[in-house]
Amino acid sequence: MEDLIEAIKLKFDLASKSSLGGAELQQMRAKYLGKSGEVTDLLKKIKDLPPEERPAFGAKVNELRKYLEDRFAALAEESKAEEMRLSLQRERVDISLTSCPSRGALHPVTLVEKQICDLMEAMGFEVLSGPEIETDYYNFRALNIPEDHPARDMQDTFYVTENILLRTQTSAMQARVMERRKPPLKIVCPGKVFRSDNDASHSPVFHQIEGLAVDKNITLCDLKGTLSYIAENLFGPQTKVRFRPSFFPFTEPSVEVDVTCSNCGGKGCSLCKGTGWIELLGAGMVHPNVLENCGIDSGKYSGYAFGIGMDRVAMIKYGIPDIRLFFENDQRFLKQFGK
Ligand code: 2U9
Repeated sequence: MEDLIEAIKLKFDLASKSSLGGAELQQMRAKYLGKSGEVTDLLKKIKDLPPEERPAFGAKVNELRKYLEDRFAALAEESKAEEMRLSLQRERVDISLTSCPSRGALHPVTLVEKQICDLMEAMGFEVLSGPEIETDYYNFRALNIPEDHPARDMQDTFYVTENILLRTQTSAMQARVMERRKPPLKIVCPGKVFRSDNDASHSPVFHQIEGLAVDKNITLCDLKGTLSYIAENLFGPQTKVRFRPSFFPFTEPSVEVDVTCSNCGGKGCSLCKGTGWIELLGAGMVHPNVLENCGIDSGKYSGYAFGIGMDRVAMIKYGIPDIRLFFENDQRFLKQFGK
């Protein structure tokens, strides 16, 4: 009978040498330790032995059962570890592979906006933004734009209703601020504006930045100093500015401001059409009517204001021939800037 115990152990050792999966182990466990397994059969045979041999044989069978249970537990652990190893191998992700997404770039108009805002903030101006959909009052009437001014025509402005429109200038926001706060005021408002226009140098949506300073004793000299500083920072330290008389309903006197051509340094080239100067922006002293409309005493306070088309600045700065390129979202165009 003891040979039988030894034979079962040998058979088990041999069968368990090759690696076994979870299901095979279950089957094998039933074959040896199950209800009608080989160990149970051995136990059933005890009753056939002479009584004096039974305790020793029983002990041997128990020893075998304990051995098998320990081995099955160890084999189950090994099988689990092997399954885990195989699944990790199957699902392996090679994180050493370089799959670097291409880096984005700032839009040229955003670059110009950021540069001007940084400059203005350094000079103590506050950067504010306002609604793109405006009332007729803040966009026109508060700014001294008369009823018969061509800008108010349906041909030039996008109307939402009779009194609501897409703002044509960010000055609307400046009027709102002047109404709410009192001088001293130094603000700058960047943002989208809308006009019914469409060609290589005009887009129905474009980007403006307008500056406004209101205090006692503000003069045209302060305006010239501020604009010279902006021009030098945008186009280089040798850049000069010049004022030409102009007319805007919201400023008096009004000026158009030219800068020396950054391409030829003022000598004359194709960019400046041989003049050495490039028209950059409009400006002036805030019209007394506008100050009064916003509740500011024009006898006590004066102010300057200027408006810059940021798309135009970006076109000059980066040599871009057509404003429509800014809105096409062509990656090949956009990736050239602001890396
Ligand atoms: C207030 C009063 C006056 C802002 C000004 C201009 C002149 C001007 C144009 C430049 C290019 C618009 O984008 S553009 O087409 N702007 O010529 N803007 S003075 O004057 C103001 C602003 C706010 C309360």
